[in-house]
Amino acid sequence: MRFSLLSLIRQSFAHNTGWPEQWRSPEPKPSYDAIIIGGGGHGLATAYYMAAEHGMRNIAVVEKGWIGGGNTGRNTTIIRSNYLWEESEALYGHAMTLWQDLSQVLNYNVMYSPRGVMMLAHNIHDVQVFKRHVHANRLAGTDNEWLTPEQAKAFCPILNISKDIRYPVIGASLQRRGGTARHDAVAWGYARAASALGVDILQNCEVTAITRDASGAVAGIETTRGTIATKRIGVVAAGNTSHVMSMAGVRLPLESYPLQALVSEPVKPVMPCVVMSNTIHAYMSQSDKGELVIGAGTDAYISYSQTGGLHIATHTLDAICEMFPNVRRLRMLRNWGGIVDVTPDRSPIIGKTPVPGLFLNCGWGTGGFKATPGSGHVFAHQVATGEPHPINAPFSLDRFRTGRLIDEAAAAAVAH
Ligand code: FAD
Ligand code: PYC
Repeated sequence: MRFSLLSLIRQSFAHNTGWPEQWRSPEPKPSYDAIIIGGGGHGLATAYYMAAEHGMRNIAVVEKGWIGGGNTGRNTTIIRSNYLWEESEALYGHAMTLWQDLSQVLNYNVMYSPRGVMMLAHNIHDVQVFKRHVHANRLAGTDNEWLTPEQAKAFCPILNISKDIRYPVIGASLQRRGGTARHDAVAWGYARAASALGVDILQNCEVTAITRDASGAVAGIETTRGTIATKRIGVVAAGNTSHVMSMAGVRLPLESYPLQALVSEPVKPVMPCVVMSNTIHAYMSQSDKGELVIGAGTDAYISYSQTGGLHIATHTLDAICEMFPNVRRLRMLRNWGGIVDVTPDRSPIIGKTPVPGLFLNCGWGTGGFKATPGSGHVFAHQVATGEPHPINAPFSLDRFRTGRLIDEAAAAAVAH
């Protein structure tokens, strides 16, 4: 059923009793033409574009928990494309383009809201780094501009720009096209659209082994719901990537850390945009429910626990209360963590692996939500054709051997 004004009116007269299930929950088939491991936004988007643009229908997304229960449903939904290098601009810019009409394409409201993302500079180093980004972005045709503290306050009136505080604001960069989207809706929208095209979404189905044939190529997977044969696998497992890839004997240059966020009690609209402070490891926006969504930096040690150290959240709140004094009067409702997979150059890995038939999309670290549509779109091309899309070609695993790194440590935001 398509969502439309007419279907809403019909359902309201039927007391909402006629809505069908949003995606099918089939039993696993014995074999598929391709399998995507990981039912987060990236995995679901990949399957959707494989079906929609490459005509592949006999495919499955295999998810150990529930779709969107990983980092997709745990992130703070910031969307921006103000990265430094041209390769990144192509990748994140591609995603930015796809966000514009994603709700219409999927017929599902992902609540994309380009409300502007402002990054605060607190010292001379920040000013130099952000100005470099502003210039590089503008040369590449990406919107990004430099603001004085007064202009920053005009854009976000609750920002404290007094000079005598611990973290004074001495300027800011602003990407007006940046913003937010509803993370669960992104997973659900892609799942619904993929399922309608025939993609099987297998939840509560943990992959426990990747099997290979005599030539070394992938032959299938073992799961908690049985054995499934396939000659093509795309691994999109975010914080669990190292673990899943070790099933095929592949070691990766990845480290997994907890990254956490928290939300306040809901209040009337007070925050019209997203504000980030990378130096302090703190950022804030307001959800449509009214909660202030606050994010912290990563824990300083490797861990697979989906929570974070209390001292990290406390440090973040110290800084948030100084930058936005009205937050002092709010109660925090809950906090949570996700496991982020971080590469040495803070750019993702999207491409082939040494194992024939095994493809990889990982290493998005603290910043992959914004890239979901673009990542899925280019990875679908990679898995469906076996060859990289021109946009993901520079993001190969091989770059850690050749040395052609894409260093985005300064653009990767809060965590590094
Ligand atoms: P996931 O959504 O984690 O999906 C991977 C899936 O693989 C999971 O559902 C998992 O259960 C499944 N899986 C793992 N192992 C197996 C297995 N053996 N078998 C089957 N399934 C398996 N990015 C931004 O751009 N902006 C932000 O504001 C932002 N904020 C963040 C805040 C926090 C607190 C966190 C944790 C992350 C944030 N990120 C942000 C990063 C972003 O969330 C991730 O980069 C992105 O969601 C990754 O999407 P994914 O689909 O690859 O991963
Ligand atoms: O990549 O913009 C980002 C981000 C914000 C918070 C976590 N990641």
